[in-house]
Amino acid sequence: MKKILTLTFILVFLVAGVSFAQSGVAVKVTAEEGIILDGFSDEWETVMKSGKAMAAVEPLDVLLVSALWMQWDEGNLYFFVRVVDSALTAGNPLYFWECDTVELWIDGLNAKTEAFNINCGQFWVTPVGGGEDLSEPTIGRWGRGADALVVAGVQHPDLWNGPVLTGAVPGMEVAINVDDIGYTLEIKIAASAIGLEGLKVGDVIGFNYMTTNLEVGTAGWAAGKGGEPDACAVPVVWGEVTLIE
Ligand SMILES: [Ca+2]
Repeated sequence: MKKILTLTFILVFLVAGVSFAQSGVAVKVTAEEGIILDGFSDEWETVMKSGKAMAAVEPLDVLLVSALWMQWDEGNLYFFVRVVDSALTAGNPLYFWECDTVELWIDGLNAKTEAFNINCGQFWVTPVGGGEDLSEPTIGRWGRGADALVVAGVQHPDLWNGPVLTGAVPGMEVAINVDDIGYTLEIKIAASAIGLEGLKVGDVIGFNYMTTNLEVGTAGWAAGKGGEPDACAVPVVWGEVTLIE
């Protein structure tokens, strides 16, 4: 498995060096048993060989920090994320932006609004910081504006922040695998979690993802205005992902 992951890393680095694209595709799930959330890439090999990675590089466009692939079916979006980070540091997951983190920003209808609407969601994973010895991942969702979390979430300890969910996020499942390079995530987000009844070929979603590596900084795929995290919170600057067969 280690050799496969290393080869994958080299491949995505080459892809990332070609351009810093803000459009991508998600390929319909073809694995017979669906996507098994275990943090391993078995069901992603065909997608990876096609070279359709989205990548985040550090701000000087020098260092690849992560790559992401997407698949989908009628009820869910699936993400496989490779993160390069050999020093995972536990922090307070409620302050996930100060932790090693992967954040997914999804605008289910690609409405490109200035603020979140009912179809938007911000989801995150910290690879460590959970469990009794802080070695387990945590997941969460942060409510912003008029997204679907306004009613369900609890208020963040910082009053200027919106409602936040950690520990169990309806419609979100995550598996992680830590290795010598960093870690890999498999994430499932239900269409219902972003206010959609389902997904179909040709749908376009607004999308961004960001990774924070405490030793390197924060990098995003659709970096937005200057790559500042708060700017990335505005759906209008996100990229677009088209669902294809
Ligand atoms: Ca898997």
